[in-house]
Amino acid sequence: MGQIKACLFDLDGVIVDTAKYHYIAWRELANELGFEFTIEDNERLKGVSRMTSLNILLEIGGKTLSDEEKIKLAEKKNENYRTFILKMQPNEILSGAKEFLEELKNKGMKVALGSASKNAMTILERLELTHLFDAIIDGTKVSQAKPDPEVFLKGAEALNVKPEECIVFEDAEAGVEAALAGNMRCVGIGSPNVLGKADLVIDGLHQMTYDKLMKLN
Ligand code: B16
Ligand code: MG
Repeated sequence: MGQIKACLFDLDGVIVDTAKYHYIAWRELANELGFEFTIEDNERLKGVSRMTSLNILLEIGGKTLSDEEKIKLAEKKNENYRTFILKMQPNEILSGAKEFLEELKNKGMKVALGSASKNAMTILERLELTHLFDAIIDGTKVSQAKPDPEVFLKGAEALNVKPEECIVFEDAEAGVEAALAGNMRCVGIGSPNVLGKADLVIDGLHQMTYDKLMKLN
């Protein structure tokens, strides 16, 4: 592994909790289709793409639909979801995230976003965080979902660094796997039971500093 030169951040669950808005929008869709969708069910949708999320939801409800119907439902859910994210405020940034991003910028570390979300740009704008990223790789720029490393490899490429010079911050198991598959180091945000493959697991970015990061070199 080379010296750490770049940090790649997942969005949902690392910088902001958009999962709660995804949940409301998916639950409303499930209810319209005539079945329940619980907060435990919602865990299965974290970090996965919009269409995969819909497929999981339909599997839970025992529904089989045509591709055409599925595209319409995914669009409907997204329109509903966007009404929530368009009202987001910078005070929704998770504890310590902005401070850590600012510290990285001051130290000259390169920073990129690596998110499955096609709404990532809107969310970063609403949170007033866009200027802290040197590159943004989101769901509009990748074809392979995590655990495929594409999103992070594209991040490394955009920052002009080697994968082994990158460290990823991720809250989803599939995201940790994506980082490792890309030959990158990884800090897991959440439970060591789920993210045990990461090099370090912390509760949130409030526990992270540049000095702690350098210890992972
Ligand atoms: P969208 P991340 C992911 O964000 C979410 O965790 C996941 O629940 C969602 O389905 C996915 O983005 C796609 O989001 O519908 O906005 O394109 O964790 O990769 O930042
Ligand atoms: Mg996430």
